Amino acid sequence: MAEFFPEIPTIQYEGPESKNPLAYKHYNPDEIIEGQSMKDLFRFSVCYWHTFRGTGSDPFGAGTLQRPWDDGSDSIENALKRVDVAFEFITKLGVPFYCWHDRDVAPEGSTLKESHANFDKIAARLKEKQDETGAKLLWGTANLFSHPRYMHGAATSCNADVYAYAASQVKKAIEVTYQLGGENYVFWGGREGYMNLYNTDMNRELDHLAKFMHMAHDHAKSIGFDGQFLFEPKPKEPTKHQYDFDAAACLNFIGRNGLDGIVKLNIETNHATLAGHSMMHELEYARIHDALGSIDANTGDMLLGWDTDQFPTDIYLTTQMMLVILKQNGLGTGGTNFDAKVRRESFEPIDLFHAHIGGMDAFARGAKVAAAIRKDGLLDEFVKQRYSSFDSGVGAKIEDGSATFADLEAYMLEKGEADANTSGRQEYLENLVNQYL
Ligand code: 3MF
Ligand code: MG
Ligand code: MG
Repeated sequence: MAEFFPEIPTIQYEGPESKNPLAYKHYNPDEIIEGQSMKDLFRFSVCYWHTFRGTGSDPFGAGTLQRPWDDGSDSIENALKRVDVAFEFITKLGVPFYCWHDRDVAPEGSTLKESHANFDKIAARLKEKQDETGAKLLWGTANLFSHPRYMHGAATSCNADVYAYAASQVKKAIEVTYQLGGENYVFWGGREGYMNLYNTDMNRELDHLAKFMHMAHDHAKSIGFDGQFLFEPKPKEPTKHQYDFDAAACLNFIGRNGLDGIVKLNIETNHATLAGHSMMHELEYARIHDALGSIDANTGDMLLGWDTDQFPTDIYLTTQMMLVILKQNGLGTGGTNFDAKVRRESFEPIDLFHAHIGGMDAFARGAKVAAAIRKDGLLDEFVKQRYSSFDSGVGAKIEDGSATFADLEAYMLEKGEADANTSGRQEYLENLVNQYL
């Protein structure tokens, strides 16, 4: 089999002292963190769209990325070759999973029927390569945002035919995800929202979206697919306002439309920050609602106001993320998908390896730091102490639901004034975290 990355060896763990740029310094797949191997804790995934379909083009300039294997056509032959390239890349990185949009892997045809046929041809090759290499599908999804037909939305389009087309595309993508053993299915609603409210019936659009999700779930059940459905929150871009604005908006929609237990969340760092949150906030908010299903691991640029989809290299970020993820012992059927792209100027194929190696090592370091913090327990002990007034007396009555306003007023009239507050010690806690980095 032709090699597409002949100059790249299989990337191995060489330890923190290694100076080899094509080696892991911290990601040691067999190293145990809180009882599970790094491989099982992270369940790293390569995304097809940025990694094998990215061209480096941006709104102001043409593509720059050197991809010698890609003839730039939409032919099936080119798509089949990309599959071989993808699995060589995934195998050399030693990453267990990958993710795709339907239209990343197979070209859209002139009719829906032709698109389905193209998808089937490529899916057969993906299955072959999965069986040959052992790499698995973390999740599939449908691209309901690129084609002009989706300009007014897909499941929230004002055009019923477009809604029906989107349903057909998601039906097929769920079927192929199931066929390939995918463990989850993602819905990112890049066009599900509005550009302005003068032309929008928000109530009907949200109602249509809820019906779409129930139809999707019903179909998944009917074919035997029990993969986890995941909403991927994002506040904006390309749509001015995206209905899946953030974790809270998603969970509100899920709860109000009978989707509890059916849909969890795929949280992306750059989407969290675009929504005005930290990633730690979105992860914790999802976790406390038992809705943290998977993550799109990337980072934005705090000085830029759009989704830059950069690879995560900030150890503070990965430590904060792992402090939350370790609280729920990992991501279950989900994983750590690098929804991230090399910069337009990092145009050589080898840059794809540097980017993923850096992201994987950053998560490994963050997990080791977070595990050390959790092991010493000083952070947890501080928080426990801070809320200790709710462990007994009036606080316990508030938490067990037996207190009433009248009780609380009688208690405070008797007592006269609240007990003094204790310091929040933010600076001490930030210093504490720094001791572990
Ligand atoms: C957009 C995204 C999307 C989603 C993808 C899967 C193109 O900002 O993050 O990537 O991750 O559609 O849901
Ligand atoms: Mg994403
Ligand atoms: Mg994104």
